[in-house]
Amino acid sequence: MLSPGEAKGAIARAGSVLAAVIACGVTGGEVRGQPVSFSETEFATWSPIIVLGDNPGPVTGQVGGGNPSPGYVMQHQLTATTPAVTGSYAFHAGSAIYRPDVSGPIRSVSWSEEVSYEGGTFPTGDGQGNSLMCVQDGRVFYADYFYVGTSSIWRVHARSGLTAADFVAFRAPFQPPGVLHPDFSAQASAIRFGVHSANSQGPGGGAYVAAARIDNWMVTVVPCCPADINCTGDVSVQDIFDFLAFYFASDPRGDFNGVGGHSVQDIFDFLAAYFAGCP
Ligand SMILES: [Ca+2]
Ligand SMILES: [Ca+2]
Repeated sequence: MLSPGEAKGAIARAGSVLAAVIACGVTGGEVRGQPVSFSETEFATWSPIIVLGDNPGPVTGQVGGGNPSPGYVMQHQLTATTPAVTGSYAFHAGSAIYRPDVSGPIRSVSWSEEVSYEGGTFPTGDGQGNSLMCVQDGRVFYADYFYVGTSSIWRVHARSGLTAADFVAFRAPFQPPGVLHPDFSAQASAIRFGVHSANSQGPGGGAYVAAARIDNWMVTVVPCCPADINCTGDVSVQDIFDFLAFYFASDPRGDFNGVGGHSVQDIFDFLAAYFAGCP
């Protein structure tokens, strides 16, 4: 804790720096944190770690044909069970785990993969559903859902700039997208990235099998630069205002150096980072 004298001194020093910054017209520039990339071309460690849905048919995931091999094959085997719509939804993942407390809050996520349809008895059309997926605190989220189709020709699917708002909590089956999103802040729990595969059938639908392939899967997590304390993607005087607000509100972001709670040193360390800029 700061004594009143220390706090007053800190405010005065921060205010002096702030005045100098404003006088110099420093507004910072376009910055990005250091990206963290996960790629999985061998898929040796992948498996369907979470299977959701109300169709009891099994879901498997295994190393198979790729572009070039090996890739990963996701197979859904649906049973003819019911007059209602049923589906099976799986989260396949390996070791792509991002820790915001270590690598920083997430500004955006990009991903790319190649997909093709391997085969099965699915009649026509959608083939299999696919999306980027992540798990945090046991809750499953997905983003950018699309259909693989039934072509055996490989095609690239890629997105960039995905934010926490683009990921919605998974609720099966056929519920509207949830309003819950993952936590991308610096205090958030670890996030495991992977792939969502899905198949479903309408009322009275018969049993079928559908298998889709993925390969060259890559996820890149772009963290906020530390000096970009409000995670807007650039560094400006507003970051100083926001840092001081966090500091005096005892917000965790005010403990800039992560050491010893909130102390005057956090102000010095933030300003040092601010003037050092971002890559
Ligand atoms: Ca900023
Ligand atoms: Ca501290």
